[in-house]
Amino acid sequence: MDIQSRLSEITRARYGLEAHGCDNTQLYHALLQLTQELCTGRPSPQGGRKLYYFSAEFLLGKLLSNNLLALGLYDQVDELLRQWGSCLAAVEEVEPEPSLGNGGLGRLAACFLDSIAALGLPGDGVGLNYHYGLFRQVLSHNRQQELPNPWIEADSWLIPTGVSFTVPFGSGPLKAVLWDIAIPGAHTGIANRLHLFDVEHPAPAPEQGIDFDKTDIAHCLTSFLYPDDSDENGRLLRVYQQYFMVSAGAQLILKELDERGIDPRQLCQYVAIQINDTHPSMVIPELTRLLLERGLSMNEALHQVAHACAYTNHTILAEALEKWPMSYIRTVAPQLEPILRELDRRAKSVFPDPRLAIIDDHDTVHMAHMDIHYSYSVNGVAALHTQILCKSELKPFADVYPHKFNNKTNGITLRRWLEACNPKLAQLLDQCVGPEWRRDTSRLEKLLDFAGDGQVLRRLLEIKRENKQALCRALRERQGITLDPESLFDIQVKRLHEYKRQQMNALYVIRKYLEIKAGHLPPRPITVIFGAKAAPAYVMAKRIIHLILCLEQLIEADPQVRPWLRVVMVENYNVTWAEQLIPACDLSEQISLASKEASGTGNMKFMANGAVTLGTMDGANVEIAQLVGGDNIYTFGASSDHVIGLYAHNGYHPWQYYERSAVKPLVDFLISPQLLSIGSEADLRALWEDMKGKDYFMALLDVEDYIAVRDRAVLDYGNRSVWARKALVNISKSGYFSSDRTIAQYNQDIWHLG
Ligand code: 26Q
Repeated sequence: MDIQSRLSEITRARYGLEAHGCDNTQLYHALLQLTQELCTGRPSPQGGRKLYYFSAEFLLGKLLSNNLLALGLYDQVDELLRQWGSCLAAVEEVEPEPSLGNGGLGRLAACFLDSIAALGLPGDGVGLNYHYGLFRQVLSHNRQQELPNPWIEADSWLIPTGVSFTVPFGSGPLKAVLWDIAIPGAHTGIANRLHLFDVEHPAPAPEQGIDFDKTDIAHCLTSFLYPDDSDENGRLLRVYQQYFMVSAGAQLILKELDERGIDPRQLCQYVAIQINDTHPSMVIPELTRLLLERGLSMNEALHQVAHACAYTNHTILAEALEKWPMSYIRTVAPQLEPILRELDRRAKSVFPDPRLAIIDDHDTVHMAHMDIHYSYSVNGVAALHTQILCKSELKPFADVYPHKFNNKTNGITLRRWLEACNPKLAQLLDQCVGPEWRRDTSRLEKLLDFAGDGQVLRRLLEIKRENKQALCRALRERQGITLDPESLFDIQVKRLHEYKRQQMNALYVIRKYLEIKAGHLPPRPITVIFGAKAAPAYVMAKRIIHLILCLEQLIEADPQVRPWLRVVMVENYNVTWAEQLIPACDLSEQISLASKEASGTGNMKFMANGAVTLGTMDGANVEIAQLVGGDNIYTFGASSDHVIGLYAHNGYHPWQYYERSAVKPLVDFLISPQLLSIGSEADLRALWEDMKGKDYFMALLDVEDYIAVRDRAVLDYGNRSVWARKALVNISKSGYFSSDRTIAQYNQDIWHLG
């Protein structure tokens, strides 16, 4: 049946209306149903392995246009809607964004599911169905407020499966109900699945803010993603969430194995389990436990588990490496304690070195250590990151298990992050290199042949201007802000964290502000755009948001500065915002302290959309720099080796940098009368004290170099054709960062699926 008649059948049945008589909300729900009908499931592989990608986060973004693109129906549906006076973009406005992730790690998981399906590989996601997601950010009185972000409607992408499992908590059994989201593979006609577990009777949203009863596990377990873990109950709830996810997930694996007629004694020949950071690590003892229940010996069970599981590390920040007191595990899942002790005993009997212990002297369980002992692959997410893991952070492990360690540089799906969000650029690429780049992204390199083609370069600039205009319209509608699309758009969007150094970006803004006040105008107007959520309990991060918002207010009210410098913070930065911001960016801020950003993936998205990177030699920036060459990226700052050395010898003293004549006025501006008349003295003073006395992530170490290099970029931007050429080189080299490449490597080196 053709799309148009099926759509009208659906709208007649749902609303008693022809499709052309429906409003956008009705059309959205009808298209949702139609899309669901067209997603054909993949049969279980018989002979080979199937992947289960376990992750506490899947930051999917809106699904309608993505799924229609995958089904090859986007143009046809858009055309139909236009005949009826609407369009897909307008219909998609109605869709709520599923808010099932914090940032990079969750978005990576979503890109991976997209690529696994596109490559036709058998692989499903396993996670949790958080009802109120992360939080929705509201900016008011120059501060972040958090509200629940309910995204599940009566009609949503969630498909009820009728499947459930019992999770045996210490406090009693709890039913885990399985919902699925279809993940159609681009041009394959077949969909994989994202499996999301939920409690049977979820609690309603809290009435005010995001506070809720963290002891009411039975109803609140799936309320929020990583609720505030600054208090005891919050941390325990996190362990409850993790065990719920992995116990139900492990039971699902065994059920599917059974349906495939496979003996659990052969599990590792038929199952691959990817552990996305340590959040799902308890799948190791839980699957072991379930195999023991099925009659395997401990030796047999551990062999199967350790040859099925592979672990990805996403961070070297000590505070993000999960360790749980055994007492927590005893409360949540007491049946795991003897297994964890046995895992630890066996590891210690081979490797007595206490640095390799799973359980330390304080009876604390180190999740990453367990992962490394009991999986067959350990990977970092960018070349530099993997090197740091092997040479310093996890060196004792890499020394004894050199064969397990490998690198898989992250990637992004260019279907969402170029085709869908930047259709004009995609079309230009079709004209220049042919449409095959969509399937084989290495073809983008052919764009280099056009590096001297004035017409192509002009078109690139024109597309950028149109995307900037579209962003200006969105910002006017949503936040009432009017920007100048002719100014340089400098964008830093990512979670707020001190190591990502939004505060250093703010120091540059202060520097420009002071220069303009002193009569030194920049070569052209600059618009600095931020987007960032701070963890609700992360006080310093919230202070940095406060600083940025105070600067925004100060500059907005200053007619002398405003024509030359603007600061804007988008409210509630999420995937949908990213899809508008990234195609409109001129200069991409990737300024983490070297060694701290494992990879970054925003950097790849900006590059593919023709932004030039201003970055440190950190994470995947290093690989971007290698690919595009020194003329097409702006790098600055201390090297990761230097930074690691400073930490090792306590060699960094921010006051020595603070005293420098170019730095002091910038830092002192935090407590200037101008800012104190706008913001909170307590918060701004605390930031000021921290920056000159602690500055744990060394903003003052790099700030002078940063300012100099950023000024050079602003100057270079004035030569439009030279800048366009830099953009072109960046786009042409971005094919390497396709998650199709990343997933092909995971499959080749780790998973061996199908
Ligand atoms: C840990 C303990 C307690 C509470 C929360 C957490 C927690 C939650 C989320 C720890 C880490 C995360 C998320 C980490 C993350 O997003 N990491 C990013 O992963 C990306 C994909 O590999 C990389 O590109 C980024 O560099 C990395 O920061």
